[in-house]
Amino acid sequence: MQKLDNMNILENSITPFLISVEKVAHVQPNNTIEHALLILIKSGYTSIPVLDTNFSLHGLISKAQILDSILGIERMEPERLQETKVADVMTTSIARCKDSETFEKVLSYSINHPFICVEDQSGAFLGIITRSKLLAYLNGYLHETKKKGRY
Ligand code: 4BW
Repeated sequence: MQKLDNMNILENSITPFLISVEKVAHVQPNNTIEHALLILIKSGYTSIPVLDTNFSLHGLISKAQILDSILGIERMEPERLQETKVADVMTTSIARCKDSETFEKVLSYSINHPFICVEDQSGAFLGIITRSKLLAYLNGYLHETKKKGRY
């Protein structure tokens, strides 16, 4: 984690906050939504990235989207779980940024998004930055600043 006495906090690099790709639960566009639901339930997360075999980011998929997609007119239609692909259900509206982005930018994204996907300059997915990591850092920073009597 970065030094708390850096006053120019908003200009800080985001890389120390990155949860790297190998630790990020994800699925592939051609997986069934049944597989995605299993991953979501097992991991405990509400929404996770959709990556292809080259680790390019295609979208996000959530439990709510999957449940909505199997909702029939009068009943749930679980048979659709095996028939439907992740690509048909995922959202392509993604909070994403490059790894060169600043703390200020990802903090503002995190107001509306629980996590932000981070890519390198060539577009390869590097991982995610979660709202909780940003808030934990900000909380520590504000407490340190208070202790030093800076506000
Ligand atoms: O399994 C969990 N472990 C821990 N330590 N905390 C969890 C776990 N599941 C949920 N939480 C907590 C975190 O504080 O609940 C918050 C909301 O989870 P979410 O959104 O609705 O599943 C978590 O807040 P967060 O750490 O700021 O994470 C924000 C969102 O980022 C999560 C999830 O959609 C995504 N995410 C976080 N870590 C991930 C991940 N997605 C895939 N892989 C990961 N490793």
